[in-house]
Amino acid sequence: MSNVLIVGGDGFCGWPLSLRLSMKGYNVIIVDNLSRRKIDVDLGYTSLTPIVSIQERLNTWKDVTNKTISFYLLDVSKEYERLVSVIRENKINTIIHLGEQRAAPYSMKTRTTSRYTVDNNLSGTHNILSAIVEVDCSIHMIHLGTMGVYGYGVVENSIIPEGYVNVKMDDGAGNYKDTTILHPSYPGSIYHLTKTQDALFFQFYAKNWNIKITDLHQGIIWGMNTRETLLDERLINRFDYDSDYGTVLNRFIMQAASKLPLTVYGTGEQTRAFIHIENSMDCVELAMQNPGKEPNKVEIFNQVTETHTLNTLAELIQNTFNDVVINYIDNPRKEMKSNQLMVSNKKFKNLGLNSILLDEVAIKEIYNFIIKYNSNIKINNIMPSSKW
Ligand code: NAD
Ligand code: USQ
Repeated sequence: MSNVLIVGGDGFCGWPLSLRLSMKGYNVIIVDNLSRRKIDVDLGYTSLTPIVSIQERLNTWKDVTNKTISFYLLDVSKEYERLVSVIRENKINTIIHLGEQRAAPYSMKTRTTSRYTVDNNLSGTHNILSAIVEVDCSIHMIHLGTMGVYGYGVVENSIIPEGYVNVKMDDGAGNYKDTTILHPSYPGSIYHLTKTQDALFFQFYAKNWNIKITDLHQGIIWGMNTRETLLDERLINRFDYDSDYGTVLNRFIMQAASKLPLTVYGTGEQTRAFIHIENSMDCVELAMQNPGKEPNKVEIFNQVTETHTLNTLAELIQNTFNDVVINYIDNPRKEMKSNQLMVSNKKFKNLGLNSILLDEVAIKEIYNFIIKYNSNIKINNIMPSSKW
């Protein structure tokens, strides 16, 4: 049996992923320092859905499926020796790294949250890589990265390739040589900056120690439930709707369900990439089964299924329900007013990914689910509270 360590396994992506892989027969070991729950307490936020403690989650999973998931309360950015022991003792074959501070607005909130995001994300990633070198260089590391490293399409009318770009380099004598380089980085927040720096760690560790590393440049996830989280209410996934951690489409659906205006920032002509949460799980599993074949090279996939402008999303929701009002508010973020985004996702398509695309039926399903929890909404947490 394959032993999989999921760093950040209590989070929005990590919890359903842990259940999916456990259901499929992998031996799942979660490492999480529960910092995400602590940030909620610090900021007065809560998940819209009532999430139970990690211990109750794991006990419920055992009751419902008779499968065991192990858990270690461990901070990968600070507890290096313990991390090494967990990897060694559990004979880990694959590490899936989702254990980072992942909200752009939170990373831009204060000097303290910026510094925390850098310290946490970069030390955590580097400690995991270092632990692999110390324990076993054949461990496959999969990292959940972001589309934001590319800057959402800086060259007009061009398709964002999967990680690497073909360029011509001048030899100084007017001759041009073809070569391939890592796509340049254009981060839009301190959070996104940490992801671009993770990418350099990966290049360096792949080159020097030939570690198998897969970096998944993922778009914005929409949805909340997966087949496994629906098995019992105590397995429910978190649903963030606040202005720091709530992502745009989930927020719009929550706002429609609560009869609140949709908060479109700026012109609404920003284009972003999206993926349904079930497809996100599918992609990680495909990545596990298909490590890169080229030695010393980081494998990079674009983990997206479609792109939309925010206006298109808001209008789709307006067309799906009655009485939805769109509220255009001054953009609290520094980002392009309008952008075109064309992204290649051929690699997952070629591996058989069956895309779940956004439509009225899917939106209604999420809407009907979250409407049960509307009384949990704290109205004060909806308007943007981080500005840059
Ligand atoms: P999340 O905040 O819900 O989960 C992250 C988990 O990691 C939390 O449970 C947190 O407690 C844990 N964690 C953070 N720092 C840690 C540390 N130092 N040691 C141990 N555990 C730590 O975030 P998420 O939405 O599940 O995102 C997971 C990954 O996927 C992130 O790296 C994020 O950048 C990436 N991603 C998410 C989305 C999205 O829409 N949610 C989109 C693209 C990429
Ligand atoms: N936006 C609105 N209204 C809102 C919230 C957001 O118009 O109420 C806009 C933002 O200005 C932005 C876009 O929607 O243009 C996306 O914002 P977001 O908060 O949904 O997503 P983002 O900050 O980019 O971050 C999220 C995850 C992050 C992940 C990233 C993938 O929090 O972890 O890396 O999506 S991507 O955007 O493809 O880089």
